[in-house]
Amino acid sequence: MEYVIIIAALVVVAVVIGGVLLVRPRRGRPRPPVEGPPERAGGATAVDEAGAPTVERAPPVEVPPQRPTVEIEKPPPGAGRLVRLRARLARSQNTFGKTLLGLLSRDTLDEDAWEEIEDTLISADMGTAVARQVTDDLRTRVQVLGTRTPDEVRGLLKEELLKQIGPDLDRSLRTETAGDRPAVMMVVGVNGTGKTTTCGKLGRVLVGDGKTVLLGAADTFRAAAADQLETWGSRVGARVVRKDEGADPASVAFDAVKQGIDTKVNVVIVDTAGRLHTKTGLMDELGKVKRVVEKQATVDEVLLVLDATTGQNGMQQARVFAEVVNITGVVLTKLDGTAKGGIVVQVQRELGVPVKLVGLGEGPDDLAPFEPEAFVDAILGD
Ligand SMILES: Nc1nc2c(ncn2[C@@H]2O[C@H](COP(=O)(O)OP(=O)(O)OP(=O)(O)O)[C@@H](O)[C@H]2O)c(=O)[nH]1
Ligand SMILES: [Mg+2]
Repeated sequence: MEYVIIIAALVVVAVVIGGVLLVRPRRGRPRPPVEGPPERAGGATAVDEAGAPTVERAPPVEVPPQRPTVEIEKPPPGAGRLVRLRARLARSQNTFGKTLLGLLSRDTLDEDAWEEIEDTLISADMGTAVARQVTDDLRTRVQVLGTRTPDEVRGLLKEELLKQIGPDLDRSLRTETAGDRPAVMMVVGVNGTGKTTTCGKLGRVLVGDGKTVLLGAADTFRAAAADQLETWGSRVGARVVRKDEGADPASVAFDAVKQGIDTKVNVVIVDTAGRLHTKTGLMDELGKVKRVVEKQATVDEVLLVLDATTGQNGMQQARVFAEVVNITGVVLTKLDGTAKGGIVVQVQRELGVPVKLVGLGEGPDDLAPFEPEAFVDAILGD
């Protein structure tokens, strides 16, 4: 009997020890390091018999604040950019300037030569009326001058072109904050003219000038448009306010300006979707975006982005946009790809609004404040 009791006791001890050994390693085993968000940690959620989650879950994991994946850049300031980009401008406008200088330097300027001069001005998109006026002015002055040295011809032409471009127009961007409110800019135009690119480049110009910038992605037609803006913004540390695709663009613009006020940035730039000037509904929508923004801040600049390569079509667009939203400045893009720099003159005449910025390439810093003299110098060469 004693023998049986001893065996039973040994079995009990063995079972207890076995149980302890089985349980301890589980408790004591270090958990594998948890990676990823807490919801995913520990794999499938443990449940109790009743199917309810057990309390034993992976502890919440501190997610480190997101570090910017790109270096914040410090772009060059706006001033003097056109001079720096002059070579690009000279390349595209070269034929225009060279042809005019060549014609005006001829020993005898007959009727054909003057006609050619006028045609050259027209082919640069200066507009027929302006081209005629410039030709007539030049003709009078050349007669007075008699013989012409190359320097005199260049000087004459420079003066005439500058006069048409309007060297005294106020081309400054209104970027001053009003009290605690940021300056607000809207960027508008037909499809593909370079609006989003201009918002990004302009943000860089302003950051380069020491301002803080917020970008509003009010092009809600395509999510890609907001992504595009985010890429631009992240490079210079500018926050982007966006909403889902299909959201009301006016509400995005409103929120962008609100956040701009709350976070005390200097300038809010609102990108808008490209729209054909002939689509009344879309043009009305643009008017609404502006009105909604104006509920909390003045819209200081409405920049119309025109593709310099589109010629007369551009003028048509400009007129309609100017009717719907009060344009305060023109951005002429893609001037690097056309010899039709005369559009500067035409668009200013037509709208009574100055060209404030020019796009001279696809690079991030290929946007320059427009400077008439540097522009004419680039056209005529040194
Ligand atoms: N060469 C050159 N290309 C430019 C310039 N500005 C913009 N682009 C190019 O034009 C194309 C269209 O630019 P976006 O900024 O997307 O045009 P968008 O007006 O926003 O287009 P939508 O939003 O679709 O209406 C891009 O490939 C730009 O790189 C410029 O000054 N020169
Ligand atoms: Mg766009």
